[in-house]
Amino acid sequence: QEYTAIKAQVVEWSPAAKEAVESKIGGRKVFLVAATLRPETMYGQTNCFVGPSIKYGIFAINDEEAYLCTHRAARNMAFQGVTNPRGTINQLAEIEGSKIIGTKIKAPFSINPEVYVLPMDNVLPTKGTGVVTSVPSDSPDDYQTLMDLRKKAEYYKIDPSWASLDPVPLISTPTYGDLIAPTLCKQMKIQSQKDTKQLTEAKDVAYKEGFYNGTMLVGEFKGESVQDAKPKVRESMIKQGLAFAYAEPEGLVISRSA
Ligand code: ZZB
Repeated sequence: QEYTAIKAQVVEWSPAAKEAVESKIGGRKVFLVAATLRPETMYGQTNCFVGPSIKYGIFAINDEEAYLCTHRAARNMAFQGVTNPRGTINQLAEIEGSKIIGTKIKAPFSINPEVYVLPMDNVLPTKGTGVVTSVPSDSPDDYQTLMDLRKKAEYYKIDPSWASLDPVPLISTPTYGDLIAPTLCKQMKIQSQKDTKQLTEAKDVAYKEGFYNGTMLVGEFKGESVQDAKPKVRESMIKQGLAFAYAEPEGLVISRSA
């Protein structure tokens, strides 16, 4: 599986994260690294998700930069030549997802330049980097989780203002209009992020409709089909140093042992 890894620089740590990591990172800039299959949707990032009970590491990339992701992802990156020397890992700190919540980060390419880190129950520690950038306009999981957080901010221990950015119309499809994920969640009567079966179905529809019938409404490739724009947005982000290629070589191993 070939992902695009998005580099979201920390602007301001949550108090708990600050206490846990600041003395350990040697003054490096830290980036949350989110793996996505939809680089063309990065214009509509409204927040970022971590799994509250997942353990993350902060890994030195060089003297200036460090990446926050799961240890498993850091190891994959090391063997893909992201770290120097290749194959080595230098973990500076460890931190639980719950402590990262409330951290303010940059969202590269997004219409919202800065967004907050929020909790999502369904983040898999065994997929991607364990960090998920949220695009509620085009991802049903992201939309439903954002709605859950708004409804029960206290339960999820978040400041309501962290979840206040609305879905941004990014892609138009003939059948579902400009906001496919909210439309699908309403049509399918999805009530919460726990409705995983319907959400998987909605995700399949959103992927197919967006890819085969979508037209870009924003950005450098506005007016072009999603099929054409997708590789161009990816290349542009990589060229600007805001993203890099990240592959998942262990899919087979995981499904065999599961
Ligand atoms: C932004 C985005 C925008 C995504 C969209 C999807 C969509 P898949 O489809 O199941 O193979 N993701 C990445 N890592 C994780 C994780 N560890 N746990 C849970 N979800 C994760 O997985 C790829 C997508 O799942 C990724 O692409 C990421 O969300 C999320 F408009 O990034 B995506 C219709 C989907 N639309």
